[in-house]
Amino acid sequence: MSPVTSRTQVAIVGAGPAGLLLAHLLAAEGVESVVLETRSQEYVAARIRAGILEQSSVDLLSEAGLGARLAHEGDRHRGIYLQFPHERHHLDFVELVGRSVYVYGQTEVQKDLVDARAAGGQEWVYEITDTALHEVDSDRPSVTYRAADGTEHRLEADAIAGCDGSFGPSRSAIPGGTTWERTYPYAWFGILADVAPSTDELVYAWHPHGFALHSMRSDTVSRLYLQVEPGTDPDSWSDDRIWDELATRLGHGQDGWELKPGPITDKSVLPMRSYVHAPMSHGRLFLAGDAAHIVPPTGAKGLNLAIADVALLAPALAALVRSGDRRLADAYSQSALRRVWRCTHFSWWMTTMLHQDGDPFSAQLQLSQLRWVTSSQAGATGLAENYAGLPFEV
Ligand code: FAS
Ligand code: PHB
Repeated sequence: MSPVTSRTQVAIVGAGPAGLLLAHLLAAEGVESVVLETRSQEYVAARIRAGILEQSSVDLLSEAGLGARLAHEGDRHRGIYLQFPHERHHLDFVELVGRSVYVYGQTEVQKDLVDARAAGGQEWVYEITDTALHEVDSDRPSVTYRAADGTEHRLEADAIAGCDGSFGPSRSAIPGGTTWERTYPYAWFGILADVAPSTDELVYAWHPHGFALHSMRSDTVSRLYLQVEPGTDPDSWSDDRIWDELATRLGHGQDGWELKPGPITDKSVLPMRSYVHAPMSHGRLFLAGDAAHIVPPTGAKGLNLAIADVALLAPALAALVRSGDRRLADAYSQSALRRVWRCTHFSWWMTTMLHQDGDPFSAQLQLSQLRWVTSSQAGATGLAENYAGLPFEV
């Protein structure tokens, strides 16, 4: 039986933040799109991921009409704390580089995007299978897939956006690409806890036992991470052991500071790797977000990079599909990769500075680096400039 055929201007594979934000920005330019997603809407909405937005991301979301809840519920942070045995130092990004960051979970960004698309009445298809991209280097590319009811579909488009994350099919539809990859010898054990944060701003901690991070989602929900061995089973750690180890690594009892434990509502283990695919486009296929690059979360860059890609891609696709003007589309990959490599380096730098790799020589280098970054204006400014993020190139 021949597939059900339909047509749109931009076919977007993936309904994560990259895909939905791209659809939103295209709609604002009068460009029609269809978003195709393999998971259910509920599954995507419930995924717990990033927590930090750069100023540039907040500005873009606000300018796109997605900033109302963010302005009300987002928590503006001036900087972060760097902690190592017997020392905790605050880096004030506003003083150093005049930019701040915001605590606003990816789940909240995703909810705002879904609400906006539902209100706009644009098309999306969830729970598809057998996604495949066709003729991406022609002017009539298409995506075929099987819908949840079992029917086969072909979606023809003027362009395809591969926003299907680190395990989607789009990346492999680019012939002859180059990939760079680094897998780290550790993972992050992440917990959500129904307890008020024990700190006003994020604490990144170096400790002989391993890295720890105290983040948060709101005044009543804390988000914390521990460095563990790759492949650690989240259920193999008792709640007491988790809190004891977090307290040790974060400096509980140091200068009167205390880590307050509470009921753990979610546990997960996240592998750590860096990955870049180039080019990020071929013909009429354009990659954005995790489909093209993965960063270890130490630099809080994953979600922000996806937003930065889309900030470049939306006007490029609008020009391409409305008037056939390829100038921005042809420049997209090279422009996007400049920020991708800057964020890839910074995420690697933060990760290797803060995590134990079992080498005593590394540990001394890391402590020296931390003492320099927390005592030198130049060192602190370098970290602040990268963590708070540079203005988008658009
Ligand atoms: P996403 O992965 O969010 O979205 C891609 C979508 O494509 C998914 O919904 C997927 O189901 C869909 N898809 C895949 N294959 C498909 C197919 N064949 N057909 C149709 N759809 C398909 N970043 C941080 O900054 N801080 C963090 O703490 C952090 N924690 C993370 C934890 C985990 C477990 C993961 C995986 C990532 C984490 N990240 C973190 C990075 C994360 O926030 C990403 O950078 C962000 O989700 C990127 O958004 P997208 O590019 O839209 O990719
Ligand atoms: C988070 O809140 O989930 C978070 C914050 C900062 C990071 C990584 C994750 O570097």
